[in-house]
Amino acid sequence: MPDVAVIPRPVLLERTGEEPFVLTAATILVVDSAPELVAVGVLAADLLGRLSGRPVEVRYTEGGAPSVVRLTVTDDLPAGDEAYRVVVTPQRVDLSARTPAGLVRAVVTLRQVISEIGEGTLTVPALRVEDHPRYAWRGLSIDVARHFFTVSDLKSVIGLLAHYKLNVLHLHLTDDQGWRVHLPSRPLLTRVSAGTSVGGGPGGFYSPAQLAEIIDHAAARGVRVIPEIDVPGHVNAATHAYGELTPSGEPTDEYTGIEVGFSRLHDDLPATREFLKDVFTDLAAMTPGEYVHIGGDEVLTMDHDEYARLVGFVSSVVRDAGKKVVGWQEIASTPLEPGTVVQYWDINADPAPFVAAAQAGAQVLMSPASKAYLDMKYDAGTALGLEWAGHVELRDSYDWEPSSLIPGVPAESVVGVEAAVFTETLTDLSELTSMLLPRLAAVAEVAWTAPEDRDFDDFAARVAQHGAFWDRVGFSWYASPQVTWPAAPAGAAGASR
Ligand code: TNX
Repeated sequence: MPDVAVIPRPVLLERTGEEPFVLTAATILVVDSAPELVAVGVLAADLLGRLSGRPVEVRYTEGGAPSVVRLTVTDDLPAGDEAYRVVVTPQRVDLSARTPAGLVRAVVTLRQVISEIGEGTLTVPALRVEDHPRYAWRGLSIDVARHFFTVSDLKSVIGLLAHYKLNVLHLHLTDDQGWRVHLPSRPLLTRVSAGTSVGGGPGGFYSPAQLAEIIDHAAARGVRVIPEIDVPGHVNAATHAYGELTPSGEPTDEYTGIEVGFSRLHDDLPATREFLKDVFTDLAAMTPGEYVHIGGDEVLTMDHDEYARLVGFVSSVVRDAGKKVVGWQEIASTPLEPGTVVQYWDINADPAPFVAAAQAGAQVLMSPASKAYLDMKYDAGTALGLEWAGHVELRDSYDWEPSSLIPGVPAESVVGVEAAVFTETLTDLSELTSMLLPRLAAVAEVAWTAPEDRDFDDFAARVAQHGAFWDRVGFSWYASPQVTWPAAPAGAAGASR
């Protein structure tokens, strides 16, 4: 069993054989006084303080202190925002990176190698880590429309993303069952269509200030938020709020079931483009990041020309607002502007249009449902989740290679990997994390670690040690039989597995 169990597996991790670093009451955290660095320093000091049970002071100079955790920005590292180094000696811990986001990755690696020996005594084995990610886009897409998740829930999820060095939180903000973000230009969306979810209420939505709070919380942890408004299908929450979007002019009924594909916009109604312009202009204005996701999936009742016109129109609105477009796999069959990202998901669809789009220069994001859809049941005995893409055990979510999964897709078109969790059957944070863990750790390693460094047995031995962390934080998780989990200490909440 490895005694350091870093996930995702770093490019290089070597034990130096020296004595461990011991965090004592004298340990201080030192960081240069630039505001973005101080923010990471405070995050790190807070983490160490919570683990040790006593506050860790943040200073701008070492001043001869005997025990130091030092955060440094340096160019002396491989290219890329997220490259980092961790060096632990008996006297000090040095975390260095090119950027604050890289420092967050270093802090997380430190967090994963700390062990607690007795009450409040923390030790860190002497080691050296040199690391950088394989893919620049490593995400989780979460459906807050089928069931609503609060700002606090999302902060927990963001913490989990950061812990596995994932850097994108994709929010699926709208669907047939509910509209989850308040847009100033279209107040009825949340006034009329936010109070429902699958199976009834209570629903919920984020105010612009709450969305900003989520975005800021994520940014501080090196995670960017990509908001999705799903059009031109999956729009019953919109047509329920604005009757002008339907041919009869009457609003549709609310919908709380789990069928897909029935709702749609209509390009021949004058209200439609006005609506799309308002909605995507507002959303782009609330998004500091580069990308806005336009959905585009499963529009089963629209002919292809109309679909392509609407996708083209929405894409132009997003681009006019200064953002780049991401869309689900189906948009591959429409003319795409350079820079568009197409997200692969549907393992049952003909991949030809997707392959053609990638060959024609689209960037692709890999979320194959049979590997990366963490709302699929683990096995036939899993109480929650769906089965349309089969069962996804831990090994299924680990053993796959994004660059060769779909023959014909040029390896260099792959920008990254996103796990996804749709929430038709998941009603709260505990149910959500029971589906994410341990599989999110597996997908994170697929996204971060080079294929030649990946091995399921090695991963399984490391992930076995992460259960203690999930328990400590209070996350429910699934004890996959593919892992030999350490025996739970007497009195541990085995039921949470
Ligand atoms: C497919 S993913 C969908 C969603 C469902 C999901 C359930 C995608 C683009 N469309 O509408 O919630 O399957 O796994």
